[in-house]
Amino acid sequence: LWAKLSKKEANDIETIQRSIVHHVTTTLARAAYNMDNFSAYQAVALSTRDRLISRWNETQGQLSKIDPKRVYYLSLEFLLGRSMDNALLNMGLKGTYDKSIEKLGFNMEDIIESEVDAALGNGGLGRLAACYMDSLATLDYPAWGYGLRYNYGIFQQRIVDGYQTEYPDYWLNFDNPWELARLDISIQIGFGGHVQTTQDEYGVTRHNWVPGQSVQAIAYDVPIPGYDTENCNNIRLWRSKPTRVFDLTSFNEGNYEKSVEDATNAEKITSVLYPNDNTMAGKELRLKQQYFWTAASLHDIVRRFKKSMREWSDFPDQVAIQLNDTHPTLAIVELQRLLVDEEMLSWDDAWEIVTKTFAFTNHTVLPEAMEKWSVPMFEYLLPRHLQIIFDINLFFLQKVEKKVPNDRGLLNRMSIIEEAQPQQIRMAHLAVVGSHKVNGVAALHSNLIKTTIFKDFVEYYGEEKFINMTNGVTPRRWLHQSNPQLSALITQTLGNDKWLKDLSLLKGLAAKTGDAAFRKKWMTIKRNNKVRLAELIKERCQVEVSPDALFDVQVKRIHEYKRQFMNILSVIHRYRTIKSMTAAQKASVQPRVVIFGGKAAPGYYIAKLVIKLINSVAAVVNQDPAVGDLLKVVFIPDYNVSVAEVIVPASDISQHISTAGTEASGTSNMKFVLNGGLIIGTLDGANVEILEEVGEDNIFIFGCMAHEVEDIRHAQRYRGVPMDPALQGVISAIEKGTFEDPKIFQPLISTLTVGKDFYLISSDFASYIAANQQVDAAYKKQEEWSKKSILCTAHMGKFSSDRSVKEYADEIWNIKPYSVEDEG
Ligand code: 26M
Repeated sequence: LWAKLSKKEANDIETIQRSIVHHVTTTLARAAYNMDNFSAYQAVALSTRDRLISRWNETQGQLSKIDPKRVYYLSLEFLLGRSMDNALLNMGLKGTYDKSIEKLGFNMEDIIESEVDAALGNGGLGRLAACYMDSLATLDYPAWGYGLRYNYGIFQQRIVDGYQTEYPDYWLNFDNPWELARLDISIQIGFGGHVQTTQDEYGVTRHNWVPGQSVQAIAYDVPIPGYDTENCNNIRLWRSKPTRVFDLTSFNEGNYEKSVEDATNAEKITSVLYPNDNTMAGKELRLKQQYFWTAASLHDIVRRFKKSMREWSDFPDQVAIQLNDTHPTLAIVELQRLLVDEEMLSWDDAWEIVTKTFAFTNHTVLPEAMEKWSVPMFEYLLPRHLQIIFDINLFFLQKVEKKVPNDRGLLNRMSIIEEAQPQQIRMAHLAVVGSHKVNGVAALHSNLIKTTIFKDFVEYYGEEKFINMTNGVTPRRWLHQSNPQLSALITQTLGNDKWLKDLSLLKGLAAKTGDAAFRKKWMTIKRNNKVRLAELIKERCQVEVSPDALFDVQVKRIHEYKRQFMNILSVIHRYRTIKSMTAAQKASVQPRVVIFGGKAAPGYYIAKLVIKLINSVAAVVNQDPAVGDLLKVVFIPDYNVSVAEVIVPASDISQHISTAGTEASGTSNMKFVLNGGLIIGTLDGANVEILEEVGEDNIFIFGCMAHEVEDIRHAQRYRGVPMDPALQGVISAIEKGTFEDPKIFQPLISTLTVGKDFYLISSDFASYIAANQQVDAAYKKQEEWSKKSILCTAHMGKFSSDRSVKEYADEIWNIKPYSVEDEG
């Protein structure tokens, strides 16, 4: 019946109202008069879901017939956030739903707040995957994501006595309307056991892996609708379940307890997202997750390929697989195993297919983030895969030796196996060797990896294999959805909404900086967004802040390299400066609200102390009558995607202040500038390219450059840390007990004083303070500031994830858009 309804009929207000009421009375089994906000949300979500499913079916049905080359984006993280608002906007149904809901006596904005975030990611890497899925769907590329369906997403953060405490994020508590359980799609995944070696009839050695245990992978599909297209792509998330065979064996042996234990162990695999960001955990369960996921995904991809009855050599013409960091690198080994052991291809034929299929994105140069797996643990879980890795390494090193004879040091450095006690598998080396393209995520970062971690590989393979793909963000979620007033103003000003699919059109706004009436509208919207954020701050932090103050934001994972510590130290400096002023001097101070947010990995002691320091400083500053509204400090707890959607549009200035060369790209920098927020930052990651686009008048740059970092560290090691005088004053204030018991913060202060200051806070401090003073001065000239703000948005065209995804499609995946026929 659905297919037979014309689109117009299916999407008029009355039909939608009826579908909402239908879901309340049948799916939710409630009386229509007995509807609260939450059941209204559920019913609207189910009605939206119906429309999503019909697009999903149409798209995937047509795709099976055309059978074009597809790209598969393998990511352990998809940080999607909420879905309802996004789905309605992308499908062009928001207006109709708004009205339908209103007529039923509800308000869309309230209903939206009932949805929990899908927080299946830690930070930048997971959110990037979500933005890329939006762009792939919008640009009509045939693309699927593959990931894990964690029962628990990233932990919820609460602040108790100023400290972070973690709570489980059981996001599936009330059914998830945004997934389709595919209980019929179930794949057996093996672990452990041993390898049988036999000779076949031609005397060729055959390897057959006999796993000791197995678990089932069940598919859950998450529809991803494109904006302004009928196309609807898919993210397939795997859930682990015990296999029936296994239950029965233990049960029949009369060991009921063991069968339950096996079942629990099987379900554990997809239980929880590891909450680390840019650090390697090295846990066995994490390796199990990685193999479970890559094996299930590859099995699915190969099954789809086999349906088309093509030759194996056509595989790379039908399939491109992108590895989001090293987390899915086992897919390389698994495909080689399937082709050699199960499909009986020769090693060399198989390896050619494998390397033409995979490409690898690197997201970090931090040594502590580099994935390594201990050989003994790996052998116990995946004995056949270990043999294959050793063979890949052997053949690879033989070729290196042939090209560069007699260089043991080189072989040692390039080897996939690190000769430590015990031996370690270097996943980044395996990913480079098994892929045809390797990319960094911003120009500076891509150059950096070519001269540091992958230097030897660039010399061996040549420059062409190592490319840059500067990150991007989706303007649908990060402007149209999160900042509806600004989106409407832009559409009105440019005459249409084409900019939402071609972000370079924003440059048309540049001509409007001279129009005082336009500037006023622009700044009024910013103020409205600040009022909304002030309400959120009141609710979550019980602090009142003035929307007329400068809103200064740093929201991102808490990490030493991101230097939230430097930010709060500069806030203390600001506090001390204000305290030393006369009333007359205070009159000229630019009032500022300093806003922090972000989670620390639960085991990251120093990062957690930074949160405590921020809260201790906030407690003192916010109640100091000598300061009043000149300075407020807040830490917004439980920063996540839906909170970001409130914060990003409300920022005047945001902080992207990592030590140069440490932040691969950053993506929130792009979101803030897109929303007319200026940024203060170092010459790091994508900040460099943002500077190129907006020009030096519209960004505040400070600090040393990436190529200077090594020399500064070297000098510090030999001459000690020369402490900046302003910083010295700040440290003394902490040590005197201005903010709680100073003993608490001693380990934090030690990172600056005992030997190293690895992230160069002291050497960048003076220029950071100076840059912040420039911000104050610039903000006071409101007319000039409004022009800067407009120019920022106008020059952000490059940073749409549509641009990024198109570059990947053209330069790595070799895939083309296809068009879904609208049969509505
Ligand atoms: C590793 C091992 C065990 C458990 C977790 C991890 C892990 C998880 C996430 C390691 C790294 C993770 O993410 C790294 C990340 O988010 N990197 C960021 O990627 C963004 C998108 O490219 C960049 O913009 C950021 O600069 C970069 O820090």
